[in-house]
Amino acid sequence: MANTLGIIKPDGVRRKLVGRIIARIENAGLILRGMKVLQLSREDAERFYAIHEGKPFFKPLVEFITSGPVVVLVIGGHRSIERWRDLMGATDPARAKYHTIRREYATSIMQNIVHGSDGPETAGTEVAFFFQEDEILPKE
Ligand code: 3AN
Repeated sequence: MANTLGIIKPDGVRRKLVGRIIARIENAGLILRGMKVLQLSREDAERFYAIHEGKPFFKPLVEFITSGPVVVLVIGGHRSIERWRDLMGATDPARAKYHTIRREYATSIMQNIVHGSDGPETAGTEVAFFFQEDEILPKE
């Protein structure tokens, strides 16, 4: 019953997709345990995406993720990490399965609307990056 981190990226917020994305999370039976609207500073973004430092898309990725407000979500429920990634679809929207968020809404591999932690370890560190313990609803 681990929690995972979801981000609705600046393209999702700009295009007013927040409600539709949250509806998918609720309809899937996942549980919203935390939520904030915020804008990342360059320093935050470089720290959050440190694993991608040195890659050709690192700079544009930092530019993009800091380009407007994002919604950060703590998503819980049975197999939340895998199930949130299934709802998102593959990183490259052209390869994402039909009816996934990225397939339906993303415009490129960079501007791909949402983020989700890729495993239990990153879920723990990514949730803690944005949320204090007392900002997350306890598991029942
Ligand atoms: P995911 O978000 O699907 O786990 P990661 O963690 O490999 O994908 O990449 C983080 C973010 O970096 C992606 N969501 C996307 O915005 C961007 N990204 C990844 N690979 C590329 C690429 N080849 N070209 C441009 N942007 C990329």
